[in-house]
Amino acid sequence: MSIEDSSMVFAEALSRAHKPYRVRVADYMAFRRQGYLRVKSLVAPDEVADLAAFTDDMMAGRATIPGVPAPPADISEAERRLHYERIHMPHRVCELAERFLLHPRIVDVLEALIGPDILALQTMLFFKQPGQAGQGFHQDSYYIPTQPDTLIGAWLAIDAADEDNGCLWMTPGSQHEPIYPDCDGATRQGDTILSDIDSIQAASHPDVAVNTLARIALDYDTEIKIEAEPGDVIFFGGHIFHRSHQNSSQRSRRAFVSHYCNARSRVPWNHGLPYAGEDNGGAANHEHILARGATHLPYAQPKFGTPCAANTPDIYGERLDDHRVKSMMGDDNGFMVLVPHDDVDHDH
Ligand SMILES: O=C(O)CCC(=O)C(=O)O
Repeated sequence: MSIEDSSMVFAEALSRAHKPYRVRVADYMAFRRQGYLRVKSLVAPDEVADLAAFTDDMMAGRATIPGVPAPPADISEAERRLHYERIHMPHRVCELAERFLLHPRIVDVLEALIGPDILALQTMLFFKQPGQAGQGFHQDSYYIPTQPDTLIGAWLAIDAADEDNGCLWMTPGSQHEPIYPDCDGATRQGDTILSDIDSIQAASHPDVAVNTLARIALDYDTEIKIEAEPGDVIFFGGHIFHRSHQNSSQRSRRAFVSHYCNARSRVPWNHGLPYAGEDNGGAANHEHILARGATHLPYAQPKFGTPCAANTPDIYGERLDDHRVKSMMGDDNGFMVLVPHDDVDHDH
């Protein structure tokens, strides 16, 4: 990439509302080697505070998410705090959730790890109050298929997360595993056409005696606990084995989790909801939001107008003024940058 191109990308990134996050090549390599990457302080404290306040209001019965039953009025405060466990797809009905799904600094990292073109697929709000359950070993691509498989999760800590209150645990190396089909039939996904692959049972079940993916996962030498402070984001690919334990502390462990893929992957998934073209082998890309870059495939607009590539292409869309194929590559300063392919210095 020429110095002019590089400085143009940087200057234009600076014009975004948020201070852009520049991913180091070393971080990209760590993500590929370990299967995950924790980025410290990616989201600003005042923004995380908005999310914490909103979930506090929900637990107190002062705020709701459309379509999600609120705690009954006649229960105690302690019972109210345990009313919610996990809310799926809040970004489709809640502006705040859409804002975090499309958070530019989260998307800056995604762009470098699996981009440059990013489709935003899914959100989950985890409450995980004292005593609430964890999620046993699983692989996210079992639940959300993308073709080719470019799925990635971004786990944003709302509260500090540690071993006692149920932080994430990752099994490095397992990002190279196939997706094990589950004979519970929760989805039809999994690498079922690999004839030698065994089905597993009860992925996500916290009990390792029930969840047989644990037999494969526990064969690995290491499982790493990923502690996080509010505002830290843990990125992890769709194949890596990961889990979390019950919150056995007296502290809250809330997290906002989003999933994305490269916007040039087909996505035959709409959170179990029907979508146009499904019966004819079509995909649901038109239901998901283009967060960054460009794509030849359909995409949706954000319902609440959060700025992203779908509605603000000048800033978040095609970022070099031409239509050449582009990839993220390392520059001379060790940062991941967008590079057009016919730059002979970078092609091989
Ligand atoms: O936050 C948790 O406890 C589990 C999250 C998780 O495993 C996931 O989002 O895939």
